[in-house]
Amino acid sequence: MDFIPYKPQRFTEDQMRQRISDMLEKMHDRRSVREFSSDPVPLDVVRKCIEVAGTAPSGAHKQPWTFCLVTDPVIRKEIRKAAEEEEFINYKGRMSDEWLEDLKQFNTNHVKPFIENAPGLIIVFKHSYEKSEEGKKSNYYVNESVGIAVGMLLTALHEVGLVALTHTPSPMNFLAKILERPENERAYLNIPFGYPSDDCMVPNIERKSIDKILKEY
Ligand code: IYR
Repeated sequence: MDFIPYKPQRFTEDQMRQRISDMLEKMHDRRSVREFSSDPVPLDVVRKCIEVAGTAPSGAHKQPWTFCLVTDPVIRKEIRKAAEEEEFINYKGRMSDEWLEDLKQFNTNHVKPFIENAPGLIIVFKHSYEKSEEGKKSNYYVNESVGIAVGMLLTALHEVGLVALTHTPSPMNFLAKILERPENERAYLNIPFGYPSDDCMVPNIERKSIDKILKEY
């Protein structure tokens, strides 16, 4: 591996304060959305958001991810049907009473119209390992790596004024089947994206304050 010089821009402390206040204010506006407008979105922008996700750090720089951008209505219909079948079983017994009670306030259920209504889905796959001519090659810290990439993807979508949902219709094996992913890939998250519908509502949540989430030593 070659090593090259790295000298990223340095800001004054005041610029740093300004930039992070601006970013925090912007990020507080990010919300998970389940009600999408049918307005089309510029897919070139979404592809760039995926490129941003692809800049994430990963274990041994293996970049163990694939982002499937799904807009095809036939495929989405199939995904919705399979997702709703799994979610029906989840809501009707696979999820614990405590879990259902925790979710009650968010009014979710097994019906997932956003899979078909949102302008598109980004279905993220993690690579449990890689295949090569010599056989299986290991990846490391795959969940951490893909989780970081997804965080960056959500930040990028928010940066361009798009909204998204992190949807986990577990078990998610049906996604690899429908999208014909190779055997080393496992579905990680389904991320419908788009603009919110005109009458979109979101729960009135509060975020933990800094003194609740930060412990300094
Ligand atoms: N996957 C289900 C259930 C669900 C679970 C959690 I934890 C949530 O924060 C939201 C929903 C669904 O998508 O409805």
